[in-house]
Amino acid sequence: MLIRRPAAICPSEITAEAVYMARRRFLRQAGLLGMAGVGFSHSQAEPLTEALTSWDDITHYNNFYEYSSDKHAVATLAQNLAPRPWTISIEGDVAQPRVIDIDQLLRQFPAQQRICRLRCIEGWSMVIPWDGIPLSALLAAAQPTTNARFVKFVSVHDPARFYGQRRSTLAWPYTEGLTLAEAMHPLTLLATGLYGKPLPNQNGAPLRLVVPWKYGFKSIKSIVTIRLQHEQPQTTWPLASADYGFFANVDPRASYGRGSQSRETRIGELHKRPTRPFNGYASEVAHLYPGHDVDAYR
Ligand SMILES: Nc1nc2c(c(=O)[nH]1)N[C@H]1C(S)=C(S)[C@@H](COP(=O)(O)O)O[C@H]1N2
Ligand SMILES: [Mo]
Repeated sequence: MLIRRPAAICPSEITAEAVYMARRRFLRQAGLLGMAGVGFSHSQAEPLTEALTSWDDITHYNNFYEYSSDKHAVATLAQNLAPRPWTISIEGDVAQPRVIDIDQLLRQFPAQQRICRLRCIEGWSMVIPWDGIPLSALLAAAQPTTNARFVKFVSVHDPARFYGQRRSTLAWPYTEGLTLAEAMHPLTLLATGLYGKPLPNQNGAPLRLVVPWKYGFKSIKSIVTIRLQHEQPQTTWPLASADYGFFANVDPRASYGRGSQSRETRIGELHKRPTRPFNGYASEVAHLYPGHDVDAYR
């Protein structure tokens, strides 16, 4: 059972929760639980005893440096994001490059509901009920060529609107990347909503990446470009700090300049809890990293 504080439940959340429960029941009966191939997350495959983080915490404790490094200021500042109209370019080493409107994309690829843990390298975590499109579906439609080995993602760039981009806190635009195998993994999602509602601006509307086994900074917000390419992309955070590597798999054995990654604070809880390898998704993703060691995959 999901453990919820009754005060945090609003009608649309109850509906969403009922859907999750019905879906899990269906999967259990159909014997599909735990099958990576059908694209359901581990947190749904095992009895989920972790409480969902509240809507208020998910939408008012945000990292979105295009606006501010003050997590509590982002929700207000991001009011001017304007997620419509919005187009996303899928380009590079693909047989079917295209520029697609977000609403067209939502019609073509129906969103699924996924509950996943999000672990920030700063030492906090949340459990978030996303709505999203498996990235693999989008990439399969674009038909990567044999030359494609990496996927590069680029966030919107508009210093007139994104106040934080007037300062060089980071090298703008915010850029992220995955190997093609990571991008095709069934846990990798393009989120379009949370708690059954459209994605709030502060969470990266209208489309943001979710890679649950990696530190939160890989989950790039407000994406405008998805580019398939042969070379590993130069991404934003490794330029800014040696703590932030390209792979950035959650690893409790690691210790960076900011300290040990062995424990985390679940937002809404008082006591720290141990951090799990690959953020608890090791059984799904460890095979992507044969001989996984901290330094090679940082
Ligand atoms: N474009 C962009 N994407 C971003 C960030 C950012 O500053 N800009 N911050 C990252 C970091 S560090 C984290 S922890 C998550 C936070 O997502 P949330 O605010 O939805 O919890 O977004 C990631 N994606
Ligand atoms: Mo983060």
